[in-house]
Amino acid sequence: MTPEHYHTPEIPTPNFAELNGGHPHEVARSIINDKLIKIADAYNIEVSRERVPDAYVDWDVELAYYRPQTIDLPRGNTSFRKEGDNPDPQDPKMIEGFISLEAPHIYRDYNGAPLNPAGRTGLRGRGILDKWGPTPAADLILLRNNPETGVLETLLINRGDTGELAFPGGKVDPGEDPRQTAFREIIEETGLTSDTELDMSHAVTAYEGYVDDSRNTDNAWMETTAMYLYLTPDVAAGVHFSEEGSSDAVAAAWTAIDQNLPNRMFASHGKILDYILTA
Ligand code: RP5
Repeated sequence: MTPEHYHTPEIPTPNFAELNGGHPHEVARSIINDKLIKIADAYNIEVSRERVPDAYVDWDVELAYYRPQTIDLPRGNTSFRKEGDNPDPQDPKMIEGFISLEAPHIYRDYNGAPLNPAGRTGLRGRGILDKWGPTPAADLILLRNNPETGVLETLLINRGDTGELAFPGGKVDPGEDPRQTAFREIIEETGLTSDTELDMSHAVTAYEGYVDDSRNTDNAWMETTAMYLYLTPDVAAGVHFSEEGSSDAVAAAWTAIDQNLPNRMFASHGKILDYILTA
């Protein structure tokens, strides 16, 4: 595969504050992930987020009566455990340090729990995330022009947990490079094959940082490295996948990018797509 098969320009990589236009995270304050509700329900726990007004999201702004519910049900310690789940110890003080794409330093609360760099979420503990602090993930944004209509499209999945449209992606396994993760995940979730070998070295990092994810809590949150790759018509014509999706996906499809698409996407994926299109 030669570089002329791809036309994916380099773009600067913003962090979350820049991606979100300086607005505080919204999803992580207002939505509770369906899977989190389901797992908590299996333990007879009803989950609710304490309301955090915009002006009080920042940890530096004092919020005298902030008493959010604590949910600490790392999936790997529950009956919903999946292969590869490897929960951190229950005591966050056991974790020496946190490596975040979003913030150079992660502060801790009086119990040693890491503090979400995007601010308060109205929920304490890890929720259903296995790790205290950042959980690194990677996403792959494949783009093509529809061969018949010429409309710009992206390969999206429907997530099994929330049903929302999302880029194929997933958590980085130990020892894995985000580029490897993104490629592994798109294959796992869509069954992707390509007549010409897809060269991931041409994928361009478009975003690195915090994800406004419905699983996030004050002490555990998702971060991602999102890479995009534009496929020229000859390469795109040789790409095949299963429309039923697989693994964490229940469907996969080339999806036309129109004005409404970003608003229908999971977590920060719509914001990332908007950014790529306007960068
Ligand atoms: C999002 O969660 C990331 O952007 C990535 O798409 C996804 C990873 O979580 P799983 O798909 O592994 O649940 O925050």
